[in-house]
Amino acid sequence: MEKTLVIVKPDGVQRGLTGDVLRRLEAKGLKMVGMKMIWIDKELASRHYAIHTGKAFFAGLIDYITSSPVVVAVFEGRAAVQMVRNLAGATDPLAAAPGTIRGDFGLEIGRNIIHGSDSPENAATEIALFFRDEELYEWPRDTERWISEG
Ligand code: D4T
Repeated sequence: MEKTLVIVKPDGVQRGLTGDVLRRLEAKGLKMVGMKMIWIDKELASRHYAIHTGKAFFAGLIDYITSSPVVVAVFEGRAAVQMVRNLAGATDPLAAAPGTIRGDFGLEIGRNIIHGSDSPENAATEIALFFRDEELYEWPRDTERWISEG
């Protein structure tokens, strides 16, 4: 089953939106298989955002993501990567549709509340960056047959 990494970013935690964000992903039917609060340090931030090294917004992005605690979670389900990205909305809240997390809660691209992995391959790398194997649970969900056809 596909997994994806979710980060409720510092603005999401500071604004008390952690529950709203996780609730939307849970209500969709995605299964949470790991979750914790951490304070990302510069080294972890630079590894997570390595692809953006050298870009004009990189320094600001690292300052922002390390500025306050975040909540990281792993969600599992059918096409979990794309499902989370659909719920998160476009990177820039200006372009994010109403009804999405960024469309409903954000104004600025540099304060866009949630991170979701952008491919299953990157999800695997990111999950390994933030979670040890024993922090992820394979748990049977009693409502599974009402959510998944398989
Ligand atoms: P993340 O990775 O945070 O979920 O966002 P996206 O996958 O939607 O978008 P991204 O990788 O292109 O950007 C990563 C992160 O950088 C911020 N950002 C991005 C920014 O502050 N200014 C910019 O011009 C861009 C492109 C927002 C998200």
